[in-house]
Amino acid sequence: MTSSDAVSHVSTQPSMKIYDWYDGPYPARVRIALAEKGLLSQVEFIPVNLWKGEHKKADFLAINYSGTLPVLELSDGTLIAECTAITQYLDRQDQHPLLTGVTPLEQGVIHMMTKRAEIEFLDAVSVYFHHATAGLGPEVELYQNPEWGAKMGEKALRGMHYFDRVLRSQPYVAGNTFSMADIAVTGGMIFAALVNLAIPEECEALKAWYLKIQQRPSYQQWQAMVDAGRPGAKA
Ligand code: GTS
Repeated sequence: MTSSDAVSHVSTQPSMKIYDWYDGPYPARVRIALAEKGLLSQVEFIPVNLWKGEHKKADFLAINYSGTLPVLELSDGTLIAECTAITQYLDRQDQHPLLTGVTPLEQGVIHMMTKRAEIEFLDAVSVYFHHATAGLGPEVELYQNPEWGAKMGEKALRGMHYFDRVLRSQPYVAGNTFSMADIAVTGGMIFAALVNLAIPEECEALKAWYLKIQQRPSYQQWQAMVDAGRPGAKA
């Protein structure tokens, strides 16, 4: 992530608010889900500056006890944190569950693969970032364990190999259809690129899948929002 005070407002009449940071990998998951579902125009994005540690201050901890982004706020004030929970809410709310599955089998497999994407890849990259690199800087990173961070970097690479194997025999992470699980792995790829954890050369299927994902309009809309949010970018 890069530091910026820029705000990315997307719509004229938003009915939901999302607290996030414009180029954060976890926020990317919800922004991509919104784009897939054509809901971006219904959201006002409220920037919470990670680099200034705003997510660890009392005001934000009252919004999300975990002190993480993103958080969805509904018009009645209900707050939903956690990317999977937000995606599930959005997917069920518009009666068009594209991302979380329809049948019990689809829902189970998508949930499993999303969780696996988090545990084996995305969350591991995040720990690598916070512990094995300067992370968000000394003001925010009050405890760092570089050895643990390095271990998690190795875990993330193993995770890439795992998803490469999965994608050798099926087009998407949870089977034949694009889902929330693909978005979770995409979050991992975005984070890995930010912290220079390169995709291993031999992970051909993972690389081919990611090229395909990057061509989706949802990814391109996310990328455009990131570019617009960068310091110096025109609003
Ligand atoms: N399990 C949470 C979810 O799925 O929403 C994790 C959220 C998370 O870690 N978000 C990051 C965060 O708040 C945002 S970003 O790093 O992707 O931009 N990190 C700040 C911190 O201090 O951990």
